[in-house]
Amino acid sequence: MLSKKSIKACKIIKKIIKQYDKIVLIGHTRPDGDCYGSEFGLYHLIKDNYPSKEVHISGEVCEYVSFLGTPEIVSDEFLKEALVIAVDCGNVDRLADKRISSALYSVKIDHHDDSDEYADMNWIVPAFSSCCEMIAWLAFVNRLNVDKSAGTAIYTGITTDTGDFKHFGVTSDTFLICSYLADCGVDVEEIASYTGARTLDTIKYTGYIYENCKYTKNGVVYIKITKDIVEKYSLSYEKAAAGLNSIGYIEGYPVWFMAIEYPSEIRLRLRSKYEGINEFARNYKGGGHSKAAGASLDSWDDLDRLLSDIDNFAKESKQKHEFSDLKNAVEIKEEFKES
Ligand SMILES: [Mn+2]
Repeated sequence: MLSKKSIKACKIIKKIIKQYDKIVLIGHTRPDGDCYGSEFGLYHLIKDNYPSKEVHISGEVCEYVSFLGTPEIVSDEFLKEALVIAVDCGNVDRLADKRISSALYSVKIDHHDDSDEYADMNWIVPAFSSCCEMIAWLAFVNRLNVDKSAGTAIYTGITTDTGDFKHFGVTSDTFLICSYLADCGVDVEEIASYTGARTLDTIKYTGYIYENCKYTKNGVVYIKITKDIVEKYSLSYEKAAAGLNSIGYIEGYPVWFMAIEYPSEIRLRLRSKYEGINEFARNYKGGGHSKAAGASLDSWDDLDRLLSDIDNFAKESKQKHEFSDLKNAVEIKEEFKES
């Protein structure tokens, strides 16, 4: 069940929300389903439970979950008189709107591992599957009414951030709160039809990834996506990045990553099956969750250095994993002896 600390945080956040008539919700740059779900989930929760409040979402557009809504541009005047709630964003640098410090008061709700306390009140719990799960508990603990719009946004965030309940961080609490959302009229099938929709171009792009991904000696599989590939398959950057999932969990390859060429840098999306990879990501101007992190390179010239580093990481990670398997086997044997 939810910790006492989290229950207390939920109650405090509700009190804070009640105190402000103007509220601005901010997520991170290059928003994903969880970021959007948290923003729009919170938006509908506040509008439904406190209709007199004026709420705006400031940030970038996320195409594949745009069925949830579109952020706006918020004026300086409004922001200065508002409460800002930042969601799903670990550091100020990553905030889609950096004006958080000019707000009257700020709250942060987040589940990233290397999360800074940049707001006046911070509710940060890395153990949560998604920021949307936190928003759902915020509603549940405070007995807020969850209408279909709020439930849809929140459920979308939980399913996209957990890869349909398959990733680290999914607990019995996650299923419990989703059962609650289902009772609020969430149409699971409709949401899946949006989040699972693929274009012919993305299918062809997946084919390109399978044909062109490379494998290192010690268990890393990776794909390099240059600007011309993004253009060739008419992809948005977020769709290009989603292609990483197709090279996940290949037997014998516990580490996988994608390097995508953005206009000003090469962005890396790193995944690891056994060992946390966020420490590693920090060496390349990155961070994130334990087993799903991001980083960046200044140019393709740095790729070779990264490859040799990450191959070493995979080697060590495999050895540690095999060692713990071996240790378990020995312990099980000992147990048999004793009984
Ligand atoms: Mn998230």
